[in-house]
Amino acid sequence: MKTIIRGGTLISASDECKADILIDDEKIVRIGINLSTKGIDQIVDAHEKLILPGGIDVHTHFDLPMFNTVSSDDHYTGHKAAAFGGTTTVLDFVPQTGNDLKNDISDWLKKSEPKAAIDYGFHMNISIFNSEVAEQIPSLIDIGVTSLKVFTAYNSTLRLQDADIFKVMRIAKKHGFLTMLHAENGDIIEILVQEALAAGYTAPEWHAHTRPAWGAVEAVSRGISLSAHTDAPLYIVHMNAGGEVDQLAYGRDLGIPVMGETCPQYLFFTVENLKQADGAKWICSPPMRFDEDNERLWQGIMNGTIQVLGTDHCPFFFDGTQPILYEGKEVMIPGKELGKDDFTKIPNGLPGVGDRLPIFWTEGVVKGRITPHQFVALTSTNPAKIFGLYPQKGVIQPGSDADLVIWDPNLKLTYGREWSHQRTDYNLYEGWELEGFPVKVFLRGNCLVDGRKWLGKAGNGKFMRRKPFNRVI
Ligand code: DUC
Ligand code: ZN
Ligand code: ZN
Repeated sequence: MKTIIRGGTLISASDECKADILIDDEKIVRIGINLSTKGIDQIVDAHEKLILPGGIDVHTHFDLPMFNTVSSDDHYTGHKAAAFGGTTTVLDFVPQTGNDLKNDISDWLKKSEPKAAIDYGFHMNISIFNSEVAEQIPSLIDIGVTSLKVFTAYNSTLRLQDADIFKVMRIAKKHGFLTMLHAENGDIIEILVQEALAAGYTAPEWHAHTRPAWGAVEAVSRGISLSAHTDAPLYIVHMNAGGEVDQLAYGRDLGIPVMGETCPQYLFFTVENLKQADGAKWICSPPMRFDEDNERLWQGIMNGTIQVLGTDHCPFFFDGTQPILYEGKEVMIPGKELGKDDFTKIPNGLPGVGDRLPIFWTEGVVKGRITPHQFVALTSTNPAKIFGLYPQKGVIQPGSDADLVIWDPNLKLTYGREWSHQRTDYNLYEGWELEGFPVKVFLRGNCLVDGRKWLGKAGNGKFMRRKPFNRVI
């Protein structure tokens, strides 16, 4: 099947040009002016539109068991929501259940494979570390799982001690993994949570008060020092505090191989949202901070200290006792109501995989904070480079997968659940006025989204065996 996308303006991380794109099967084969239509099966008009490389969200949690429930998007519904928002590749985290990492990955693959509607890959959580695990880690490179996530918080479940993080990073450096860090101070959180509960503070805002920003800043600094000690690359996930940006800038200035990601929720919301009657909707870890933190994260994005915009998509229903309609069927999954009397029982996480690109375009590009090129770099090209997918993904050039988003920069709409397709009963951006939206989305040359029509299919997404970590950007 040969397709020409005609007359759009191609946007890359550094450039733009008006051109046609010839797609043969799954790949881009040529880019040029007035390409011949001889032997072409399909012509797609893209005049007055922009063409962006498919978005890559490197931080999702689909079908993740948590607090006696499960995140409400699975590997089909989450992929569909991603595609409607212009994202064509996602990287999901595999929880570690014991010493057999390959078994955990194979179980996660069994869940994802039949459901996947876009391309996807995995990161491996390392939350139990011992000699057996240490011995097994290197073999993950061969199956294309080339990044490891470690935690300095969640003391009794996910946390590794610094010594073990240090050992993981040494292995990572030797074998070509990228280590990803969830940076909060687990010890301080434990104490503050106990004190808050003992004092009868059970409302959602206490989730934020008990996970202080200085703990996150200190943990980022600790991670950077471990990176310096091991010379192993480190990627800080979900950066949320202004002080973290300072630490990252300091480390990068010294030439320590560190990079960072933030997520839209940390750019727009604060602890004030958690104080609202529906504050549980904003509960995620790390928590929202203050206006000043939002602003300093924007600064980090604008000046290049932060390389990636992810989402940490991990949605739950706000009221999981009421069904919603999804593809014509009623769906009801226990959610945030589980913690109505105790903030520590509210499942941590929020929706965002479909919201990321449209919200960031309006708030970033339309409002003049970033250029369209920075937008592409942060949402597609940098993620592809950092996570071993480049140049198959993250760029529009001959030889690359034809993962393309036709973006209408003039489309104005009032955003919300109706547009986002995430399988939950709320959207954090309900009622936001947007300018610019995806109108057609292609995955390897196949149109998944055409206007408001879904053409994708469960099982059509491919598992991406990613390359070892290459270089710090
Ligand atoms: N934070 C969340 O809020 N949810 C899932 C995992 C995480 O780190
Ligand atoms: Zn995390
Ligand atoms: Zn996460």
